[in-house]
Amino acid sequence: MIRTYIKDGFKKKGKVELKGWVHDIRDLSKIKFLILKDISGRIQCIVLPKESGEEIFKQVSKINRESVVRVVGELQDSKQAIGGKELLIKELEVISEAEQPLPIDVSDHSKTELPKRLDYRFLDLHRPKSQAIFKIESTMMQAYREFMIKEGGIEAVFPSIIGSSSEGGTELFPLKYFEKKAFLSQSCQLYKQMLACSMEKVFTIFCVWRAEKHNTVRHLNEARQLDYEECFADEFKVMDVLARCVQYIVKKIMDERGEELELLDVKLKVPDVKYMTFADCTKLMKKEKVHMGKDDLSTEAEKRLGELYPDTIVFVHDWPLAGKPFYIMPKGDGLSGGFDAIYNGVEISSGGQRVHIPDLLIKRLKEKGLNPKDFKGYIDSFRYGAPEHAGWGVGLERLMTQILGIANIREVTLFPRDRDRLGP
Ligand code: AMO
Repeated sequence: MIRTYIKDGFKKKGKVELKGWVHDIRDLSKIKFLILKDISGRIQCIVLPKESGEEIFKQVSKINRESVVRVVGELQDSKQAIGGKELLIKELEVISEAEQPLPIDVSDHSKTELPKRLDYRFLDLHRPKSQAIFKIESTMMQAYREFMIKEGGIEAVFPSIIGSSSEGGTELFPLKYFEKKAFLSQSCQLYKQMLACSMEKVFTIFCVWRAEKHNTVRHLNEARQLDYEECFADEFKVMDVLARCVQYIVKKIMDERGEELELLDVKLKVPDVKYMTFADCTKLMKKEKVHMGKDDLSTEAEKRLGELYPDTIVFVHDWPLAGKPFYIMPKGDGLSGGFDAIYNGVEISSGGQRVHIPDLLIKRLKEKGLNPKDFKGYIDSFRYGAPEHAGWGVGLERLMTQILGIANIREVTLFPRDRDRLGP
């Protein structure tokens, strides 16, 4: 027999084979229920001594929760069962027994705290709520690719081992690379710029490593970014691309992940877009009596922007040059072509127009205390015909938390890496 997914079973009649995990067993002496789950859903299976056979009737009570089983049976209509169908079991095979006791509570309303759940993430992923998060994440990545391909973007892959910093001197994880000094990539910044100067519109989903020592609910030491870079573009052009991209992602999640959103109790809305300068944001925060930050937005200011403009991507642009990395284009008056995007109270992205003029780049590197010699290949790439260009990077996990309204970034990270966690 060919295995049927539970979801498809509801549309079928007659005999089917299902494979999955035992969610629950209910023993009512004359009738027994086995609730079976797979990635597509759940179904109630019934076991009766006569119809299923005495042996199966005895065997079913001994099966531990979360064990993997194969069942063959007849689908029949049932008024009580969820989905209006149940399976009368005729064959039962335990494929893999789950040891008892389970180290974490995998019920729908699990009481196990997040750190313990993460210690047993493989088992935590038996929970439909955890599965819902990562199904949505998968749709998010698919939507991002779809959007970018429609925009005319070219997907690229970049090195994860770098010889010099790409986001400033700090926060690097050093590693031994034969006789040379090397680091884990902080971003694909320099590579995506070099590529955009010939391939015009490029995008990638890239893993970044940041040796930030603080352990917060918004930071990971290993995170993923949705990166974009476009040539013949300034920051306003790419802010528009970013706004449409996030709107596209949210719309696709709403269209395709309704069940998962309902399970997580999330009511989504395609976000609006708002633009404001850093100076106007400073004035607004003064009025709101919220601490702002001189060259950067404080956490409180981001939070207040989320409260003032819910379900809105707020672009704060004309950012002070002092608060942006060496690769961001100066605009005069201490301002830059850099921006941040705040969504529901958290920075999800930063980006801007880049410096594509070698002499200016050397000056900016020196001003930031970096040695231009370490960036020779990057600087040289702008010497032989390099147009103006701009781009951005969105934190994949941050976008997830902000779409789903989840406070801790670890909840949306399969196997998080933070100051204390290096496994599983
Ligand atoms: P930045 O460092 O601001 O910019 O990162 C871009 C976005 O990535 C997310 N992010 C993080 N998420 C979780 N944990 C972290 N430690 C972490 N660090 C960053 C945030 C942030 O907005 N190269 C530039 C982007 C560009 O200009 O194109 C960059 O990396 O959501």
